[in-house]
Amino acid sequence: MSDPVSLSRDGDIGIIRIDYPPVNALGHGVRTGLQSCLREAMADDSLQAVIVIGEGKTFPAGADIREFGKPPQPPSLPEVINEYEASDKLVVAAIHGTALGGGLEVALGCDYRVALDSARLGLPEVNLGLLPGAGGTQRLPRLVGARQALDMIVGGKPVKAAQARELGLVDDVVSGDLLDGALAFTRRLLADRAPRRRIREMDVPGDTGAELFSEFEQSIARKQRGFKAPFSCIKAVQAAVELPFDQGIERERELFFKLLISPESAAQRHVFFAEREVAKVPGLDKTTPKRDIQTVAVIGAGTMGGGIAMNFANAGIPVKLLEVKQDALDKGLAIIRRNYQNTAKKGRISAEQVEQRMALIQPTLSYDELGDVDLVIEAVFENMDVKKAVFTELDRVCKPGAILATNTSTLDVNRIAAFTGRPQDVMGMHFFSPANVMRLLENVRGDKTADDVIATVMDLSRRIGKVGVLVGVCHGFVGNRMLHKRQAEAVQLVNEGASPQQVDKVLFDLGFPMGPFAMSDLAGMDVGYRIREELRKDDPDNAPPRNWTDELVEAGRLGQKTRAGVFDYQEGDRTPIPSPDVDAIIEKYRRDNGITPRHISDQEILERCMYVMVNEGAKILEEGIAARPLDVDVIWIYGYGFPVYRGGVLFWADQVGVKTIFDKVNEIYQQTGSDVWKPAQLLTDLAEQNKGFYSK
Ligand code: 3H9
Repeated sequence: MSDPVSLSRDGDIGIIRIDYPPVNALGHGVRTGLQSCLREAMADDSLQAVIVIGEGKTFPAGADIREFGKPPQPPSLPEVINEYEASDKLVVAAIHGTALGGGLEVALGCDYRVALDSARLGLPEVNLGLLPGAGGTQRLPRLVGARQALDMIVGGKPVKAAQARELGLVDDVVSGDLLDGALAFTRRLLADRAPRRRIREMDVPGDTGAELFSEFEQSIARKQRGFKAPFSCIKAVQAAVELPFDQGIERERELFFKLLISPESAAQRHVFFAEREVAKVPGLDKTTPKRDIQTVAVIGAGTMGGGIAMNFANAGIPVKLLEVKQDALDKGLAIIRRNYQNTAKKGRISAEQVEQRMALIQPTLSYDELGDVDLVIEAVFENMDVKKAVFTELDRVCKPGAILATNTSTLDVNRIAAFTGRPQDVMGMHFFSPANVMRLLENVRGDKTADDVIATVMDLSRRIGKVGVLVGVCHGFVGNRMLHKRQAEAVQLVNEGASPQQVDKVLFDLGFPMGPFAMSDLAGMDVGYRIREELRKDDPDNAPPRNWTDELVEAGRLGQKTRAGVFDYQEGDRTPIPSPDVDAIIEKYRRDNGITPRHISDQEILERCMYVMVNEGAKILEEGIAARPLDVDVIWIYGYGFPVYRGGVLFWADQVGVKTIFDKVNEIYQQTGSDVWKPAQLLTDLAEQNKGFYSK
């Protein structure tokens, strides 16, 4: 393999090229190469200046994350950057693609920065539970001011080249050939006898008062609840304004290493790789051809269908939206327009984009207009008879090779496929509500789904900005199947004596955005009720027994939409308020069923709600419904707001200890004899071998 870093010459300018695909991460070989090439350039009297540039698609996108947790190999990135900054010839960074994390820190160790107009620059370490640990927290504020540095470091979002130019983060923006632009820029500097510009020698410009930091901390406190890194980032930037450079660097190092060994960062790094890994389906050949998806149709213009259609319009893909009645179609389109207008009001899209996207959504009342589409997604009422009617029509009108997808969240995709004469073209695409916002897409493979259909849908997921996870057919697939077990346990805990608000608080404190009961209020209590009723009709022996939540629905308490569900809600406010009416219904339920309520500890709530999910997750893996633990974890992170800093349900289980969980699951099973608590074979095996879901 060729050297990852090389030095070439263009007249009196040395060019240090980094060539380490896919993203020129600053692994050991790159750091060594950067150091030796710089030394060679400094020793070469024919060279007056040096340009650092990345080959391939990007300037370095950061430190090599795969090296974290392994013994460090010198030279460290800060050492390399210090050498660049201390060098006695002009050094210019030439940036294209994404200069991220350690990559931007290398650029900050250079005297000047030139960027291609399409480049993006940022310090996104916070997303990995880290802070910029190679001088970024000390150099960036000196260049752009503390407030802007806080925005970039704590927010973790890259800025575009034009904005970077405005901020003074880059000195020139070029289009066309980056190297030509960088050479011309460097020659101008040499001709002008431009001075060296060592950022370490600069003062932080602008507002540097202590209240800037306390205010910033307050402003993120709610959103960043449970995360450690954003708060450490603020401390590190504060050090840049309060301490001399070298002491600030020491403070940054200290804070960085604390984060590096934290469970939160380990979890966030796990999620980074897991999110990328889910796209690689085990057993599906990477070279599987994909079907061409140019146009799409969505059946049903309700909340779900409308949200699904927006995803395609957002990605520039024309989408036909079908409803059976004109007024339902009009209503659906009006909601979509309102959603886009709200986004425009927040400044995220322009008024022109609203119109462009609306123009991509073509309303229709007739199945006969779907003959030319490449993919149809059905998002109608969760009822098998309705699904049958839709898929029979689709089979009649769609062209051969069109992919027919269902957005069902619980129904059997194989049964739905059997309504058509082309089950190989049918699969599930289970969007999560709100479908235009939530990033998860559970792609459900039926028994007969063709490989190229799977490959196409997985690829399309990414095209529309979703994280697609492939799962198999079972009731509720992966996410809802685990959720239903947790929900049933939450109800059971209330039956036994807990209050809904106690249960919710325990899960909120674990890091969920809301507890199980606030969540069912948000989703609408009638959704679960309908599913249970359907089960009671279809499979009465296995259907859940009636409980107090059924009584709430029958009393008209459907959740937030009726401002009364498990909790009460005030007009225009989503804060759940405990309800005396609900307490009375629960008490009556306990009385009617001869239950004497007992004190239930928070620990018991945590164990029962979470362990039941871990056990179900293990069963899901055992049955091959999910291929790997990381598929389950990604589903929980992106579909249900499981805290990223805990890495997913099964990653969390490993932190708790699978043996500990198994012992409790088994204990409850022995006590209750309940099937849900029967330990999964996989859980039993892992516990016996003292392993975790992720242990090799
Ligand atoms: C840091 O810099 C710490 C320093 O401050 C201090 C040090 C002392 N390392 O996302 P993609 C892999 S922390 C290793 O699919 P895209 C990725 O796993 C770092 N590998 O492509 C994937 O591998 P595979 C701060 C990395 O075009 C492949 O590259 N930097 C790294 O959609 C392609 O990735 C960041 O947090 C890495 N740093 O997006 C930036 N980055 O093919 C993290 C990527 O085997 N990276 N890989 O699945 C990104 O945000 C995106 O990857 C990027 C490209 C925008 C660059």
